[in-house]
Amino acid sequence: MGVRRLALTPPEAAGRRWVVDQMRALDLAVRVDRIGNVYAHRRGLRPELAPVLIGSHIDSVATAGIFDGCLGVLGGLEVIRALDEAGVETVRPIEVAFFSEEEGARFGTDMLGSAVATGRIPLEQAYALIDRGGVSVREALEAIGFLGEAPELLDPPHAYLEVHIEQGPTLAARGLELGVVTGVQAISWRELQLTGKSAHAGTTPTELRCDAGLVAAQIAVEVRRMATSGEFRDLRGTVGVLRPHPGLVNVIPGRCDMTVDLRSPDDAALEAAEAHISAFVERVAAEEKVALESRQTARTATVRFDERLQERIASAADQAGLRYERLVSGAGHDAQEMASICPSAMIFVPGENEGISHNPRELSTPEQCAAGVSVLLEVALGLAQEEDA
Ligand code: HGY
Ligand code: MN
Ligand code: MN
Repeated sequence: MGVRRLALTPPEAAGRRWVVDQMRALDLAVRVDRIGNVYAHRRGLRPELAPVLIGSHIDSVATAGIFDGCLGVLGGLEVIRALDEAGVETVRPIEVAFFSEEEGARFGTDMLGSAVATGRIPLEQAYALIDRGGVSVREALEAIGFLGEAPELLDPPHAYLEVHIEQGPTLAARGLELGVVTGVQAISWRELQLTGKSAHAGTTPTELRCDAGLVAAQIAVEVRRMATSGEFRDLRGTVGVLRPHPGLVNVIPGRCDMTVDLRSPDDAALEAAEAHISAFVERVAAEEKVALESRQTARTATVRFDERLQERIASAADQAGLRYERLVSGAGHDAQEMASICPSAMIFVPGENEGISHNPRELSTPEQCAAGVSVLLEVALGLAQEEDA
């Protein structure tokens, strides 16, 4: 069922080692920081200047395609290879990085490595996050040999660039070849643990039930109603995890673990949606006499990318004769964390199959990827030749 390279697992560690081999083959100086972020450094003529950083992630969800994140990391290495082949030396150093646990699919918090690198999440708080098996981030980093020694707080780069698949239908549907990303929508993740009473499915009268599964189902239906009601501007809601326990045909679920993912390009709308669903969850849980534990696991406001960099991307696309438009990212990205410490921007490439992503049918053509990486090269080179701060 597609690629399964969950953060800090042996498959991801194998991917990490392979990418580090490619970095070393390009004669880059590689460092690993204390949250497992990996940076590869290409010298500049003026080594004291802040580098241009190109990055993304190589961890994946459990049913992934092969482009999400990897395009940005391997695209960055392709930029280095092209500069080497052309014998181009840049004024500034250029670095290519991949960040730990961008997906949040194993330890529950997305953009974890880049959020630590930019100071939004303290290292010890990240270390203490645990997966469903009770393994902590720190233990997982040690187990795969990527608990690095480099300081996790990143000195602000001169600029940050990330090329990424759009992961949606917009660019392809409009016959476009590239997206200039204006920013990222706001994201809210919550984990709920509902505790009722396991009991016999046949003998327990309805009025005696405390059915955690029923409450979870009511929440899932309400999340969809909120997204289609128009009450919360451009809201998207997802119940991705819904695990009734014991999960047997003839036992009323005494417990149900679930997640609620809410997103909107409008901060006020997302706050209103969070308040609404919190009140709804408390009400339906109380009606069914089900106990509720609720934990916010991710929360980021809308982020706008640097206008100057967007202009650079647009003019590079113009020069390359590419059809493009500006658009907001529906997905979260490391670039939104980097935007808090340096000018940051993203380049989107279109996806086939209605831009499906987090699915093995994720597909961008070699031409689509090449167009995105060529614009990345153009913009990164321009930035790397800038002497002034
Ligand atoms: O969930 C997201 O938006 C991203 O794929 N981490
Ligand atoms: Mn991604
Ligand atoms: Mn993803």
